[in-house]
Amino acid sequence: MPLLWTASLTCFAGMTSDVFFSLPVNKRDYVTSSSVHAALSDAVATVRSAACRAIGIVSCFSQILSSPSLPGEFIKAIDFNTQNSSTPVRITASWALANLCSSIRFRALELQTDPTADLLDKSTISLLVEIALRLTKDGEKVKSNAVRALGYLSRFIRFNHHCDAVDDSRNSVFYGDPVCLQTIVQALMSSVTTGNVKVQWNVCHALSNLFMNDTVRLSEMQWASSVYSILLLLLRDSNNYKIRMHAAVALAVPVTRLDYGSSFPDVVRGLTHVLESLSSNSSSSPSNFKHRDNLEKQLTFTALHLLGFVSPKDDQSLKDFLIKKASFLEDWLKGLCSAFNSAEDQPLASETINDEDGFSPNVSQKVMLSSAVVSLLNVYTSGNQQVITQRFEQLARSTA
Ligand SMILES: *[C@@H]1O[C@H](CO)[C@@H](O)[C@H](O)[C@H]1NC(C)=O
Ligand SMILES: *[C@@H]1O[C@H](CO)[C@@H](O)[C@H](O)[C@H]1NC(C)=O
Ligand SMILES: *[C@@H]1O[C@H](CO)[C@@H](O)[C@H](O)[C@H]1NC(C)=O
Ligand SMILES: CC(=O)N[C@H]1CO[C@H](CO)[C@@H](O)[C@@H]1O
Repeated sequence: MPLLWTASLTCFAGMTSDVFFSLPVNKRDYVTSSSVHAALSDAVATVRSAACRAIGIVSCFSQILSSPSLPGEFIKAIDFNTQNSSTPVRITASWALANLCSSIRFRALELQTDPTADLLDKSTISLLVEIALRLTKDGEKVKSNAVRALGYLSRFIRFNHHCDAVDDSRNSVFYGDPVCLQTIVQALMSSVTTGNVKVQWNVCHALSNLFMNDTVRLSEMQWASSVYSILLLLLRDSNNYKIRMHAAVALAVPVTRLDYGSSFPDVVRGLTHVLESLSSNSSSSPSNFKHRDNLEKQLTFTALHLLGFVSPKDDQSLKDFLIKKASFLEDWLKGLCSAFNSAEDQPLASETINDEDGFSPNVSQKVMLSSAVVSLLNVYTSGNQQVITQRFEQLARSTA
C-alpha cells in the first residue's frame, strides 16, 4: 500500500500546470486533498515526503492562490511536516514552503496595481515568516529552502517604519515592523556564515529581493553596513563564481547613493579591488570560464553603478583611493569603451540580472559608462589632479 501511494503521489508531482488545470475540478480536488491528507496523516515517511513534493509542485501554480481554502490547507500541511523528525520529510516540506512563497510573491507584485485585491491575510503571512525563520536553524538542505522562502517574502512584505502610522483597518495587508525586518536580516546573516554554498547563494538572492523592496529604507537601517560587508566578503573571498556573481548582483540593487549609507566608500573600494584582481588574473580553469565571464559582466555593471555616484563631496580617503587607482580605472574604462564601440549597445549583464525576479534596470550601459567617467572626472578635477584630469577629459569626450 505505501508503495502504491508513493507511486501515485510521485505521479502527481510530475504534473505541469497545463496538465493540472486541464483536469476537471473534481480530479484536481482529488489530487490536492489526497496529497494534503497523506501529508497530514500517513504513517510512512516516504509517503509523507512524496505528498509534500506533490504539494510543492502544485504550490508553484500561482493560480491556486485564488482558491479560498487551498493555500491554508497547504500551509497547514507544510507547517506540520517541517516539524517532523524525519529529515527527508522536512526537506520536501521546506521546499514546498519556498515554492509557495515564490508564487505568493509573483501574485503580490501582480496585484500591486489593485491594492484592494485580497491575497492572504495578515496572520497567514506572519505564519509563513515564522515557519521560514524557524527553519533557518535546521540542517543545510532545509536552511537553504528557508532562506529562499525568506527572500521571496521580503520582496513584497510592506515594511513599515512608523508603527503609529499603521492603517490597521486593512486586515488584508501584512505590515512587517522594523523588528520583524531585523529578525529576517539576522536570520539571513547567520545562515550565510553557517551555511554551505547553496545556502550562501540563496542568501545573496534573498538580499537582492529585500533590497528591491522599496519599503525597506536601507539608509536608515543599522544592519545595512554588516549586510554590505558580508556581500563584499563573499564577492572577494568565495571560491565559487556563482556566489560571487550573486553577491555582485545584490550590491547593484540599491538605487541611490544614500542607500549605501556609510558603507559607500567600502563598497567602491571593495569592487575596485575585485575588478583589479580579476583583470590581473586570467588563470581560470576552462570549466569555470563561463561563470568567470558572467562574474566579470556583473561586476562591470555593479562597479559602473557605484562609480556613477562618486563625487567631490565624498570622504577624502575615498578620493585618495580613487586617485591612487586612477590609472587602473582609466585602463579598465578604456577597455569597456572599445568593447562598446565594437559591439552593439547591448546590456552587459542582461542574462544574469534579468532573472526570474524581473530586475532589469532600464539603462543603457553606455549611459552608465559615461556617467561613471564624468563622476570620476569631477573627483579628479576638484582634487587638482591635472594630469589625471586631462586623461579623464579625453575619456569623457570619447564616451559622451
Ligand atoms: C513524522 O512522520 C511520521 C511518518 O513519517 C509520522 O509517523 C510521525 O507521527 C510524524 N511525527 C510528527 C511529530 O508529526
Ligand atoms: C588567481 O586565481 C587563482 C584561481 O582562480 C587563485 O588561486 C590565485 O590566488 C589568484 N591570484 C591572484 C594574484 O589573485
Ligand atoms: C526604458 O526607457 C525608455 C526611455 O527612457 C522608455 O521609452 C522605455 O519604455 C523603457 N522601457 C521599459 C521596459 O521600462
Ligand atoms: C521595488 C519593489 O518592488 N518594491 C516593492 C516592495 O514591497 C512593497 C510592498 O509590497 C511594494 O509596494 C513595492 O513595490
